[in-house]
Amino acid sequence: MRHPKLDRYQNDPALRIISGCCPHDCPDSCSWQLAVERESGRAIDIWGHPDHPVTQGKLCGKVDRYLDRSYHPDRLTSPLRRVGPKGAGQFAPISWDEAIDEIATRLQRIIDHDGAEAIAPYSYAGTMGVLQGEGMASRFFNFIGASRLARTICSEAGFEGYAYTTGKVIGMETQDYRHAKLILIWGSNTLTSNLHLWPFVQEARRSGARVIVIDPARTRTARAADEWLPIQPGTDGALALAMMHVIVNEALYDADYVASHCHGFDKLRVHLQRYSPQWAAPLTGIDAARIEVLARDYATARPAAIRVNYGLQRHAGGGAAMRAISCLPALVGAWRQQGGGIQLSSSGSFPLDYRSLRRPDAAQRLTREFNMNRLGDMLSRDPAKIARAHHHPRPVDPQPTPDAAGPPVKALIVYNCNPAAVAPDQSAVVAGLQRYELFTVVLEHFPTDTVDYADIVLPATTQIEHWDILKPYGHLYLALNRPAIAPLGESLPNSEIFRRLGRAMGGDEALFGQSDETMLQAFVESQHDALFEGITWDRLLAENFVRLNLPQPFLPFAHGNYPTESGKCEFFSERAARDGYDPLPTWAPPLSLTGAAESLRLISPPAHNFLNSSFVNVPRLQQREGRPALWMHPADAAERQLHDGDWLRLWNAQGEVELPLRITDEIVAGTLLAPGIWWSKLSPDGRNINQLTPQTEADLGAGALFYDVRVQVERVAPTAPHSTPAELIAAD
Ligand SMILES: Nc1nc2c(c(=O)[nH]1)N[C@H]1C(S)=C(S)[C@@H](COP(=O)(O)OP(=O)(O)OC[C@H]3O[C@@H](n4cnc5c(=O)[nH]c(N)nc54)[C@H](O)[C@@H]3O)O[C@H]1N2
Ligand SMILES: Nc1nc2c(c(=O)[nH]1)N[C@H]1C(S)=C(S)[C@@H](COP(=O)(O)OP(=O)(O)OC[C@H]3O[C@@H](n4cnc5c(=O)[nH]c(N)nc54)[C@H](O)[C@@H]3O)O[C@H]1N2
Ligand code: SF4
Ligand SMILES: [Mo]
Repeated sequence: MRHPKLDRYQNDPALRIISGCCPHDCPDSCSWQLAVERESGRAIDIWGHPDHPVTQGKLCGKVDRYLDRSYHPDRLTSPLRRVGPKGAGQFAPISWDEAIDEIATRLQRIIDHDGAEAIAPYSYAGTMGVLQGEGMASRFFNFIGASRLARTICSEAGFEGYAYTTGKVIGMETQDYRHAKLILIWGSNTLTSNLHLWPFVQEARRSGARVIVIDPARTRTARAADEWLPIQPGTDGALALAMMHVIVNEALYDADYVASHCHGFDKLRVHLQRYSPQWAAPLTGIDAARIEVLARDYATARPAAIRVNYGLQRHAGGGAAMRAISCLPALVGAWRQQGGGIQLSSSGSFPLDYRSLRRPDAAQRLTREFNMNRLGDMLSRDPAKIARAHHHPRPVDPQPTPDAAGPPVKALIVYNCNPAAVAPDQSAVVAGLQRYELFTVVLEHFPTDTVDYADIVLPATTQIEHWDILKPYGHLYLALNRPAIAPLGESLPNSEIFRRLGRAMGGDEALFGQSDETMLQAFVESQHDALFEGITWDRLLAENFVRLNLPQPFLPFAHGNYPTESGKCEFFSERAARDGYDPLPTWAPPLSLTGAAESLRLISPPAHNFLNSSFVNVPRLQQREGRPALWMHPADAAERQLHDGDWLRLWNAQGEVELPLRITDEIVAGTLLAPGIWWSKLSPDGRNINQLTPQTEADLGAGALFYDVRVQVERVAPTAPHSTPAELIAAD
């Protein structure tokens, strides 16, 4: 395909065109192209890869500004050592040799005194690359025998719930939404967080499809859809169960599909009787009659597609909700047709073998594993809290007693993550990061909230400066990223930083001697699943992105073939029962269902112009976003005699934060919405919304409860003259 930018640049002898892909935590995993000046080595433009079937030549508004991010004047360009108090962000430059020596010496001392489990990694998906993500980092932590980290902050509850039904998190192919006649966008803000699905949704609409958005907020996606179905947060499980109740009782289910490919229908039918639309109506805030119509429409539209995402599983009953929703397409036989089914994520379609990269064989034994959602507890010195921070995702998993919880964490190594801003229960996190005897190393691009607490800061490269391979979670194309420019300043790829640390800690050449390209090539060559047959390093170099060897159209469950124990879609799951759960899809209420009479529910989904806490410091995107704010329904504001622009103090057992009020009927009454995730230090009172979120785990997978919160509100005179983010940056 042609692209105006490619047309403009490709015949210019002063430029090189380099292909790569976006590293961010986003289902779209776009491939991109860059124009780089041969002489200066500077990248001058970036655009979506015109040939990628999902990217289709377009990047989102954030990554359109990726060069502003990579060339940002605040990029960290040399290693730093803390010179002020923790949290003050005062540092002095040091050399790489000094930094690596100091870290290796401190870690060795901790290993000698407290054991290697006193060292813990903390990371998430700042980059989703297989190498710069957990590739070399895991190898390093395996080698030294550090504690392990369960990366639960985003999607665990939903993944577990979906997998009890279908076996693996496998779903419809993104491009196939174009064939649907009804699309339910459920707990997802497509135009913000999954933009490249939208053209296929629009194509479906041009052929007559209806699009319904089920969300507590009238998001830009809800505005663009045919209908917004407002729902109270954390109650989607009730809606799904009531829909199934109608579909079964009115005999609208696909009897053939159910008989051939589903397990436990008779038990489900009996079980569903308690979940009538009349039962669900007061929980969800949706009329019983509307639920009935939705159920009938969903059961009779052919093909019917659901795009379900993570918004609805950040609740105490989020796993159960996903378990219930994922039963719907099988019940109505939607999987039979191209354009029918559901997509939560395409992750389960990639049976990648990471052993050659991460080298689990380098570990002497399996060390303790922490749940990343409990970072506050994990960094505590209280043995009961340390015990609580151990990962125990299912009711049947043992939790250690305090005396068996192991040593307090003495060193924390943070990369690809900004926990001081994004982790729940911020006060507990900050209290941990402030412990004077905790040795904290942060690998970063920017002086984030977390960097302020580091003892040593290590400057990392951005995606246009290093090699990687990306596994997407919203489509089926594996992608290669190559460096387009030289590393800025003294920055180094995560892989090289952990390589140097590994050598300094006594690792040999076999573990810490290979180059990035060699490691990636070996990784590609170590894949033995038939889905990767013919996907070679040379092919990735030549084509940049390659589809898995799956048939097209890809109809994963048209003829059953569920990767479950029974080989069928499991309405009844013996595995769930063994894990300590109800074997049938059931209702699990959110914590926020109950609370003090005057309190309100609070959700904090992504701001359109940021990606989690990334891009918050890119001026143009910050200008578009404005400032941190709180949405409240007019009825809730009237009851409290509040006015637009009032400053509010929000508080609960976890903490407090001040935000300016925006009164809008684009959020359901009884619920507040604060777009996230602002850096605390760019927020008016130096705190962000994670002051209010709990460390409590979801029902499944020990997932996070970011949207399952209750808060009290009151009007305050601003404690300090409230600065705008731009003024805060200028003062920095
Ligand atoms: N622009 C942008 N894109 C992003 C991100 C970003 O920060 N910014 N983040 C990326 C990441 S890490 C992720 S995990 C994904 C997240 O993207 P999504 O999976 O789409 O999830 P969220 O954005 O968390 O929430 C989506 C919608 O769910 C709604 N919601 C909240 N609670 C409930 C509920 O109980 N029921 C229902 N039905 N809806 C609810 C919210 O109002 C929101 O509109 O997006 C990725 N893409
Ligand atoms: N209140 C609230 N909190 C939330 C959420 C919410 O919706 N509401 N969403 C949650 C979700 S879904 C997620 S996924 C988490 C995300 O939380 P995080 O994974 O922390 O995501 P980011 O905030 O984008 O921070 C990633 C950091 O990694 C850095 N980084 C990027 N690439 C590299 C690299 O190559 N090397 C190094 N060393 N650093 C790099 C970036 O500069 C950035 O500061 O937040 C969670 N927190
Ligand atoms: S953040 Fe998402 S939509 Fe934007 S370029 Fe990256 S993958 Fe594409
Ligand atoms: Mo996420």
